Amino acid sequence: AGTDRAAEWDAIIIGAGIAGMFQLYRFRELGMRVRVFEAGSDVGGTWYWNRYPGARFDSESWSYGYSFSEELLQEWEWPEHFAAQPDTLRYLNLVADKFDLRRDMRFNSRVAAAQFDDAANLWTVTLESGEQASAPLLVTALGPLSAHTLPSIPGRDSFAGPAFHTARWPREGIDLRGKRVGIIGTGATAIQTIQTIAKDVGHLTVFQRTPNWAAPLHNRPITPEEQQRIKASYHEIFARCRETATCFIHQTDPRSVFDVTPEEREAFWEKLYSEPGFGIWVGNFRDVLTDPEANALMTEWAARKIRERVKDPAVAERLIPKNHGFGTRRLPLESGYYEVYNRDNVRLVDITETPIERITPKGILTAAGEHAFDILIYATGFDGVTGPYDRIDIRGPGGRRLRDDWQGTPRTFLGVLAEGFPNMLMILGPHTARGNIPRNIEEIVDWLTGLVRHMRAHGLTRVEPRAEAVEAWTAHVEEAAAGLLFSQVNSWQTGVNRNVEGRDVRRTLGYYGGAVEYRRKAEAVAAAGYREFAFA
Ligand code: NA7
Repeated sequence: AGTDRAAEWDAIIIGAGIAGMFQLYRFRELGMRVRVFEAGSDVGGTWYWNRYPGARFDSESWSYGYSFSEELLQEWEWPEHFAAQPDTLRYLNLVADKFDLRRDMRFNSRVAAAQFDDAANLWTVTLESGEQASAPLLVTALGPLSAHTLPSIPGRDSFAGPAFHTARWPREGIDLRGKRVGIIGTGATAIQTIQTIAKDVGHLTVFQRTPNWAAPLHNRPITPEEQQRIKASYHEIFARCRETATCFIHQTDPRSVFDVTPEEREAFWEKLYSEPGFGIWVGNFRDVLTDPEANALMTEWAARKIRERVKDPAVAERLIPKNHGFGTRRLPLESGYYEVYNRDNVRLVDITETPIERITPKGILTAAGEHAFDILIYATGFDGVTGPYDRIDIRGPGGRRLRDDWQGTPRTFLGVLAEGFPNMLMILGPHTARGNIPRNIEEIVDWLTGLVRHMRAHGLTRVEPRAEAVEAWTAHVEEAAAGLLFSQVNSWQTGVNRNVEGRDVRRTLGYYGGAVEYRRKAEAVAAAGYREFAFA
């Protein structure tokens, strides 16, 4: 990369995860010269970084992979219905090899800043190393969950033993056998970690601030016969994903909880609880996630399940969320999570009862005394969706900073472009539909590629959404989120992370009108000639 401001590339993509890889592939088809910068030492994004024990899909594997290449679909074989991280990373490596993606990628290259030069119509990207590169188009394929956050607890750096965030699990692994391990957090990541390591460690102490609802994953290997059937039916699988609000295979049940008898609804919930995947979350009665009374019934039923599975009634009560209803946060799926608390070597510490005072060289000091550990694990989550954008100094014309613009709430059009930031194309930025992520990614990449194709065909070099379009989309996004119980609960999805300064206020970070509606609106914009944008 040089420092002169001539366009060295047609586009720069930040991130070599699922989104960046596919955008590179599509841009190449247009004959574009592309440079991808990736902070990690190889491809994979989320699946590169999250190597903690037990990391795996909650999406059906066969609904998760790329759909763009029939050859790839027929070549690859998912070993399990819900693949483990090493298999997913192996899959993404196959994709990188097969399409020779790495030749346009630079690894170990974390982007620190991106600045738009108005006169030259160029984005200049500055790496942490100081190196720079320029292109008229900038694609942010940053991932919604790439800005991991450590807990803001006094003394955090004083612990004498190994301590790490789950998204920074040591590459070479770490031997937990016989060790005294402490883990902070009880989100989806913690649940996968805890249920996996409990049998290996000497002793495990789980520090829980907020319990989460969780339901069984029911993972199992894919048999050879199933493999054949899956390969023969990809067309139908992806078609089904296009019909649902979340792009998962699970479709919301059109019935209300109150349309059926108590016996019928419990039988339905038993069935969902015994089936694999997210059905119990996004394939439930239509009012479970919107009507407080419907939700309360589901919540009561789910609490009973926890009481049945955890032997010590006091521990069971601590594991039952009291301040949010079933499914109003991202539902972790589990495999024997609750039974972990029936083990002698596992202890649950509720830090709302005995708060953590500080981290010490030996371990964790709570109001009830000190817990000594050999290893500390922070399963403390991410500064979701906007966090990765906040961590790059992104400046539009006139030095306008994206971080300042989005301090309150992000403002975008379709979640793909922001006003005041021309030629910055976002994949899974705030305010796009999200669910089964690769499905959302493929659609957005294809839509953005269509926009770029349109620009190239008409000799246009600059695109920015019109202020009215941004205003209307932002209002629509807020409207779509307003009726959901989910919007009234703190989580990364509502933009709350108490470890990040200023992120204690709920924001709407996704488009919750559903993927079908999102697609309809995005396709209509393209079909009508992109009138919501100003071009030059
Ligand atoms: P989550 O779901 O954000 O979970 C983070 C957990 O860490 C959660 O239980 C937090 O409690 C807890 N936490 C965070 N900071 C602290 C401090 N300072 N003290 C105690 N406990 C803390 O992240 P995950 O990585 O589990 O999952 C992220 C997504 O990845 C998930 O939704 C899936 O899509 C995959 P809190 O609830 O804030 O009280």
